[in-house]
Amino acid sequence: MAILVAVTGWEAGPWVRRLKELAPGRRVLETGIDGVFAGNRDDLEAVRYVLAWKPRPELLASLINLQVLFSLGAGVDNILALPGLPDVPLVRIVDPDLTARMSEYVAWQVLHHHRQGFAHARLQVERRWQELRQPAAGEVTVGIMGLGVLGRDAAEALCRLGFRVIGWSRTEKVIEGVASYHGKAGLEDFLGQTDILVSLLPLTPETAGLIDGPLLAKLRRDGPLGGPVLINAGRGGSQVDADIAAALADGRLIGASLDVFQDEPLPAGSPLWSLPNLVITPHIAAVSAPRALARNIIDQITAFESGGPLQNLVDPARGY
Ligand code: NDP
Ligand code: OXD
Repeated sequence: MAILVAVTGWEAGPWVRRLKELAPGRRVLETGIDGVFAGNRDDLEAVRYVLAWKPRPELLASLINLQVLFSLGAGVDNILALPGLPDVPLVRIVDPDLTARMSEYVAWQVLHHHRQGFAHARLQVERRWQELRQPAAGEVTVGIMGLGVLGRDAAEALCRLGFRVIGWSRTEKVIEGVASYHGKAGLEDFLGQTDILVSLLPLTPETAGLIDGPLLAKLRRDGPLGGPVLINAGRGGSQVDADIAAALADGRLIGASLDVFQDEPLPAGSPLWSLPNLVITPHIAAVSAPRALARNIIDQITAFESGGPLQNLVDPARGY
């Protein structure tokens, strides 16, 4: 019975070392960074569990004894989109380490825009000592799209920092201190109050291309920051990069932070790179850290083998 780490674009080594540390008796196999597995047919037959990030579809299809597929990300769009996906349970990452990293990123970017990070950096370059008018956090409304594991924690962190926080999700939510809106019917009211829009949505057919010019036009325009701000750390497929670039260039957005893009890595020729009011990070808002997450997965495998239920199962019909 073997575990296979099947990743493209990531090093499998740190996962393999951590898995072996935690479960020394288990056989752990790995792909190269190109996702290719160099093992033989017996190896493929031995695989019961796969830990996957952008796995190759033909590899998954060849694992005839696969029992559980573990996504190494919280988002599973890269797996659900694969042709011929094996009909086994798909478990996604839900872990305090990942959640804390995301809330840290969201707080960092919200504070950057709220505390006028770009303006202060410009003043510093110009060697000018100038006090800018600074609204209080409580005057600013942060609207979070996606009130799941990550959105809820980020909302609570921002409430603690004093922001007015509202949220939007598919189904109704009750979170203390966070007015929440849901479904298509609730979107316009939500956007109309939002000064800083944060997306922590998964990529599904419903969220694809959602953050476009018409949506950005519905954000509150007369807020204390002088215009709306966008922060997307969910998935790039939920946004229209060109519409965001246009809105940043003509002032419909006064600033943005993007961790995710329609095409990743963001092509060197993208006009987004040269926008002065945009923070670009390379999909690192909440990285999957082997040290913390491998334990989560080993614990799940152990529980599963003792007949226990798997946690954090993905509903393929819902898409997240
Ligand atoms: P969850 O599944 O816990 O939450 C998803 C949230 O999105 C839920 O509140 C859900 O609503 C809402 N949602 C889904 N579809 C819609 C829709 N059509 N309309 C309105 N709301 C919708 O996911 P997580 O919070 O764990 O993660 C969110 C995403 O963050 C991941 O899918 C991934 O794409 C991204 N991510 C990015 C990382 C990065 O480094 N940039 C790192 C980790 C994750 P409801 O609650 O009603 O079901
Ligand atoms: C994730 C990610 O989904 O890192 O966890 O994007």
